[in-house]
Amino acid sequence: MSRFDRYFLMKENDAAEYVREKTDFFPDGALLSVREIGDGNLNYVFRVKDEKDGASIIVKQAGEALRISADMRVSTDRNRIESEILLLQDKYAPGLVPKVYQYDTVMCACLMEDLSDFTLMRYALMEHRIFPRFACDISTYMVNTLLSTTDAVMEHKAKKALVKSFINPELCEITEDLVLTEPYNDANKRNKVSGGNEAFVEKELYGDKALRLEIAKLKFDFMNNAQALIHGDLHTGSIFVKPGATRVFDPEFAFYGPMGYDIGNVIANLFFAWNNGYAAGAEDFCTWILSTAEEIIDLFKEKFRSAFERQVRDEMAKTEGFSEYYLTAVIADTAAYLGTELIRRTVGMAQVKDITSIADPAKRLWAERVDILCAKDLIMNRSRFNTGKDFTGAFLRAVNNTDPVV
Ligand code: SR1
Ligand code: MG
Repeated sequence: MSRFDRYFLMKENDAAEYVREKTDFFPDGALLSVREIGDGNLNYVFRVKDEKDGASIIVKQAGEALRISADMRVSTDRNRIESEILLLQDKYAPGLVPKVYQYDTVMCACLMEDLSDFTLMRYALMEHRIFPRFACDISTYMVNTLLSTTDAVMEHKAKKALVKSFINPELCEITEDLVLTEPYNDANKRNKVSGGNEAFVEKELYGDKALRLEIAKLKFDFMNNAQALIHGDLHTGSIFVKPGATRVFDPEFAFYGPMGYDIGNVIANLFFAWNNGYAAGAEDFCTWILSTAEEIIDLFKEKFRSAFERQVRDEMAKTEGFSEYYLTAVIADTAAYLGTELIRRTVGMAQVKDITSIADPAKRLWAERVDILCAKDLIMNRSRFNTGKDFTGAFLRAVNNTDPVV
């Protein structure tokens, strides 16, 4: 009988004991230090380190209540989902996700590789650092993890078994509410609209019926298009970087959904980094952000086409013209979900530090308006977006058409 045979929320000392009991990662008698380093909205992350030789491991545990709001309770099964998808993605995209050593469905905790030599991408971007490999790595990650899990490539019964195993209703509900409902009606009265942008948000979001109809369609597509096993929350706080290397982590929102949701999230979060860099006058950084966004779209398409040709197994999917039809729809979804991410991080409950840390109120209000206008263009005209330049063109149009806030 062990005290870890029944779920409880661990504290730092428990995490050290947990690692000792569950693994032989550290030698007997090692002097372990533990720090809780969780930075996200949901979970607890402990770094357990051998003070003698510096070896370290991460224990990540799902709490029953969310860190961002004690009133919100979400299934702790998310830890299993995250562990299993990381193990799977390590096969599809080796070297681009952290190693999971083991996971435990009682304590809802997993043990994984410590990436302390990496930096969380959002913070690195807020220092206006540049990562020239990023476009190549993230496009490979997305093509490999997304295309490989579709009906075009997988045996269909095996794919359906994955759909079943990664059914993730409670985390999906968070997205359905926070991303695809509340930014357009403040239904649960938890939006956070910046003072000075109330009238703008009222007109551009709450009062725009045509936009609302498109969001309704996108919400139902998100819920019903079991296209690929998506990460589900692929923002720059779910990515670690260091010069020459990228690791995507934290896929607890994973489920079978539209792959454009992942791609759109990545590009939206690059635009937030641009907002931050622009407010600080970091010109070279802003140029790099836009060229990286373009490259990601163009590389995704190029790698998708060649992987599709090599991997496609479904007889009908081999039909001439089908892969282009499929890819065109993915890119339209990308534009639309890029738009929904831009909007929800600007007015919704869960915002991003890239924007909230812009100290000058006029610059922050302007950045938010740019993002909302760009988002609406992307959503309303989604089928017109094709190349990387189309995407950055929409962003620059919004930049040029938005008056300074005085
Ligand atoms: C209640 S959780 C809020 C947000 O944090 C996660 O990272 C997801 O983006 C979610 O929407
Ligand atoms: Mg997260």
